Amino acid sequence: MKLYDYARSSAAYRVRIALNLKGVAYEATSISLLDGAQQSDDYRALNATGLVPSLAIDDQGSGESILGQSLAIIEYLNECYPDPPLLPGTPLERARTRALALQVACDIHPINNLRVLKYLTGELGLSEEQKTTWYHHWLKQGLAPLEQQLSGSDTPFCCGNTPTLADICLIPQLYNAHRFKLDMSPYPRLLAIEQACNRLDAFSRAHPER
Ligand SMILES: N[C@@H](CCC(=O)N[C@@H](CS)C(=O)NCC(=O)O)C(=O)O
Repeated sequence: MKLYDYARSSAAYRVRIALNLKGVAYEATSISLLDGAQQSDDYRALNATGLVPSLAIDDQGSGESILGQSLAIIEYLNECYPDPPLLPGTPLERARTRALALQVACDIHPINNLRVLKYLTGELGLSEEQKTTWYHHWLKQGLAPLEQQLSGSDTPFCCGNTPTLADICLIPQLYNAHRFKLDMSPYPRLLAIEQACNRLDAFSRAHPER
C-alpha cells in the first residue's frame, strides 16, 4: 500500500495510526502541503480534492485504486484487517464511537484546515494573531464537549480498554492544539487519553515528529 502523506496533516496522521495498529506495511510519499504539492496536477489526478491523505491499494488483485477521506480509508482497513477491531462490538457502542470521531473530523478539523487559515490571512486579510484567535476559538468549541462527554468514564481510551476510531481522530487534533499553543488545562481527561495512546507504539510511530 502507498500512503500519500504529510507529517503534520492530522487526517494523514489518523491513517498512519490505523495502519500501525493493524500492522499493515506501507510506503509513504510525502505531499508537501507547505509547498502546495497537494494542488499539483499530478496529485489532483490521484485525488481531485487536493487534500491528503490518499491511499493507493490493490484490492484483491484488481489493480490500483486510490482511496481518499481518512475515515473511509480507516473503515476500509478495519474491514479488510479485522484484528484488532477499531470499532466496538455493539451497534450502540459503534455509533457512540463514530459520533466522537465525527465531532473531531467534521466539527473541528475542517474549519481549522490549512486552506481555511490561508484564506483568512490571504483573501480576508486577517493578521496572524486573528488567525490564532479563530483557531483557538473553534478548538475550544470542539474540545469542551469532548472533555465533558469523556469525563463520564475512566477507561484508558475514549471508548474502553483498547484504542478505537475515536482515539485515532482525537490524538492528531490534540497534537494540533499543542502546536497552536492552546491552554490545555481545561482538558485533563483528554490529556490522560492522549498519554495512554502515546504510550502505544502504533501511536508514537505515527507521530509527526517521527
Ligand atoms: N476530510 C478529509 C480532510 C483532509 C484534509 O483536510 N487534509 C488536509 C491536511 S490535514 C489537507 O490536505 N489540507 C491541504 C490544504 O488545506 O490545502 C479527510 O479526513 O481525509
